[in-house]
Amino acid sequence: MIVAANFKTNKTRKETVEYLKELKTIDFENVKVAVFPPQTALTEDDLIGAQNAYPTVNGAYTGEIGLEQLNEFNIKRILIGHSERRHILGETQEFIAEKFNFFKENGFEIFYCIGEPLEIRKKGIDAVIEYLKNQFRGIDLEYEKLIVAYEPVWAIGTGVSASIDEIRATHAEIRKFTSKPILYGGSVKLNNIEDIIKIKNVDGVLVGSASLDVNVFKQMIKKAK
Ligand code: G2H
Repeated sequence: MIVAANFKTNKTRKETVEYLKELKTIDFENVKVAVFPPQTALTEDDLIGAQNAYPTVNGAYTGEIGLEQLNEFNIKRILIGHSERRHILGETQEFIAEKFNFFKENGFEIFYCIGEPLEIRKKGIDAVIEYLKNQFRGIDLEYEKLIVAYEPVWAIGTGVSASIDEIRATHAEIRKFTSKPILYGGSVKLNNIEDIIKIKNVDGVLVGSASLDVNVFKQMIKKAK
């Protein structure tokens, strides 16, 4: 089981260091844990991954960081394609695929996010799959260090996760495209994690707001053991 925390634009460097220290007071056993803090809190630690980076070693990309900066902290894990980057930052599928391929070539473990907006979900599962297929364009779905994260846009940060049946049906469809782990994300909380991870083809969760409290996140890991 994989349990990952996405802090988004929350926490300082100091808070992240304290969080990691507290997190490591429990034994993860068979659970693979990952933490994606903001860029200013990147630190050399096996759990840490970057929420984003530009597909370059270095260069003139104001406001971005590249491989050189990630290498400084020995970071080998990255989140690509999160809906907030697709929809708020306007990243296109072409650009996302370019990022994917750059970090794949550099041997990164890639948490690759996909997910449909509400208007597509309302059209039914066939429309959802068609939409998700587009988000697989240019992506090597058998890359050995790929972890897919299915996060329906309408469930992200809303407090309303997809239903068990919706998750089951969508993950079963995604499974037809990849043999790699598939995480569910979108309002995963302490009170629904157990039901979600029991679902077939759910190999873990990507947690946003509920991960911000280290004690809650520790309990979530315990439930995933
Ligand atoms: C989805 C998720 C973490 P939240 O973005 O990636 O956030 O758990 O707050 O819905």
